[in-house]
Amino acid sequence: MKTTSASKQVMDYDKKNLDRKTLIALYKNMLKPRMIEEKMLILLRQGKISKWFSGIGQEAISVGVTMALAKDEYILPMHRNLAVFTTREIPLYRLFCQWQGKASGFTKGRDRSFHFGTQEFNIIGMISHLGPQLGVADGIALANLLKKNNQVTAVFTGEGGTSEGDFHEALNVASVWKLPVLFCVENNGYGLSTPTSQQYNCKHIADRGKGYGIESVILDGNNIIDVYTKVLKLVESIRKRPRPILIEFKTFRMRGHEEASGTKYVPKALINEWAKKDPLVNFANFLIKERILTEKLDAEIRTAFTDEINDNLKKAYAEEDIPVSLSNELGDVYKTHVYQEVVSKDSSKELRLVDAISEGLHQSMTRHNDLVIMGQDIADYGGVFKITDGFLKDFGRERVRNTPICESAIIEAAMGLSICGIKSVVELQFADFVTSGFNPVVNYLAKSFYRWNQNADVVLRMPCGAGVAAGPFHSQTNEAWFTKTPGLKVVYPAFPYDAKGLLATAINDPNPVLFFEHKALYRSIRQNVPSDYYTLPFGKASLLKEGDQVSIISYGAAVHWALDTLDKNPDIKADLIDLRSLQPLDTEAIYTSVRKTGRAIILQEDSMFGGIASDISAMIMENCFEDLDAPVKRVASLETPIPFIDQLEGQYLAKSRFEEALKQLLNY
Ligand SMILES: Cc1ncc(C[n+]2csc(CCOP(=O)(O)OP(=O)(O)O)c2C)c(N)n1
Ligand SMILES: [Mg+2]
Repeated sequence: MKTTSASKQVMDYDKKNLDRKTLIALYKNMLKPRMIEEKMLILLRQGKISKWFSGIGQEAISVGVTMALAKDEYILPMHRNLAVFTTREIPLYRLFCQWQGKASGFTKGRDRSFHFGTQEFNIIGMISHLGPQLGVADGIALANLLKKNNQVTAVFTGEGGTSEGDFHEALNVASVWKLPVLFCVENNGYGLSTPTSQQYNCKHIADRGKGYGIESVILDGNNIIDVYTKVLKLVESIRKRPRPILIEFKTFRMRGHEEASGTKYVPKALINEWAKKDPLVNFANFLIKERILTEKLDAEIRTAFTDEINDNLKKAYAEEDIPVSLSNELGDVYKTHVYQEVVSKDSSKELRLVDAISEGLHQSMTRHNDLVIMGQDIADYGGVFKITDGFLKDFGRERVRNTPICESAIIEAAMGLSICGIKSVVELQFADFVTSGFNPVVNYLAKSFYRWNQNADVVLRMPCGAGVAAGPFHSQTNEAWFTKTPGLKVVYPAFPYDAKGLLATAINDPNPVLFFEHKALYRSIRQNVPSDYYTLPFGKASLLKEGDQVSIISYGAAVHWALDTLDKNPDIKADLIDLRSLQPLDTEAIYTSVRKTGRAIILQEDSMFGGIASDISAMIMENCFEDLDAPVKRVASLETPIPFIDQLEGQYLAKSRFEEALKQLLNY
């Protein structure tokens, strides 16, 4: 495509006081990604690359926004924002290696296209689910606010992505917390094949700003001078007075959603009309008319870009393929963390589980002086279980943050804080409500380190469990949703001493940890707990009772059911293993015990199918088969939702069936 002759200039430009250097930079920054794309389209036709999401026609937005920001300010781009990456001057061979899954890319061949971030260039890439990065931008902006560095964060979404709940949550949180975020909506007319008329029912997406209490503007996304100068003004204003601003860029998607899907459903007239507004062609013609660009200079720039693209492509193709290595793959699921043992030196006092967690959290807040905790009603009110009672007074409102009811955005914000090196603890009001933030947990927090080496230094506190007559939505113990997701750690203490030490370790660990706290144990279980700070290791079960007849394996409240049963039946000589952490799991403790006793029974509070007991049972079968004197037994709760009233809940819970199952196993 010959840019300057393709069409005449139909757009108006007011070059204001922009100097020649800036105008040429704007042009070059739009031209380079256009030329890369044109090359990619050829390679695509030759079958040399797999997928391509085109940003042709939308370059002015990426270029204008990126140039308006300082290089150390974060940008969170989408799949059509190649120009963000090129304007940030990422060496092209690294981009090409990324698309070919080579080592000099950004994901070691583990993720494709633009699904990566790079701290080196202050770019945080998308995940496929589109919306979550809006909340991550909130977290980065919160970090900037806490660091008082006056930086602005820009995050992109298409108009399709604005229909996701993440958009609503992220704008709402940003507004309530006055976060310095530039929300950039690229309204390009389509979300895959869906036209805007089927996507939303308001005139302009910018109109929504009012509903969130956010300033908003509409910009012509094809006019590079408009985009650059107006965004620059907004950015300067946000730096002075931190707050979110919503920008709707009107533009058009000139090619298919991705190259294979075509544009049959797009009216030809619409494409033709927007083709006249091509941001690059119009600007080139304007620059030529203004004698800022000459045909000769243009040709020189193009030759240089062609050479740069070809040289870098050659370099990328020449790079050897990534070798397949099991240890590399398994070794990159979690960030390496060397556990630091801290032994208590202080005397103990009797604490309830709830007090031990509160004390532990408080001591970690003191130890990590930038640790932020976030949750609903946790500040003035002290949390619904009063774990953070008094924290506001001790640590202040910046670090003890009441949140709107926005689980997704808050978990995403925790990810953003981690990107900026700040640890956080998120209190889910009830573990059941993690479903409203499920996507960022299992797709963002869990996978980021493996995908592009970015850890999620986040602890999610999960008040869970039944036995409190709270019905289907306040009683679940949903650990199995997370133990099956690589990248997450899952801890589930049954005693105050363990809870305090394991919470300290969870906060020290740079990986995402789900910390389960059983509500029925909060105020019913007491134990002597050291008064000062100490840690306990993950992946170490505790052997609560020793015996040679059977191994009872359990965790959480069910440990106490097993203890009750053994108290009632002193003649049963059992090993009772309290797992304490489920991921990592202390398989050695399990196998050692089962090899000794020859019988294993696993007791879990969760319903049977797909729970931890099933996996542990299979592992025992695979590893201890020859030592078994009886089939492994699982005891779990009923395959129903959790009922409300006492007698139904009593029937539901595994507790009522454990004693009989244990005796049956011993009699086998
Ligand atoms: C949660 C989720 N649902 C659906 C998709 C499939 N999908 C990927 S991109 C896309 C369209 C996005 O449209 P828009 O936000 O307008 O961005 P554009 O592609 O137009 O730049 C869809 C439906 C997805 N990736 N994630
Ligand atoms: Mg769109």
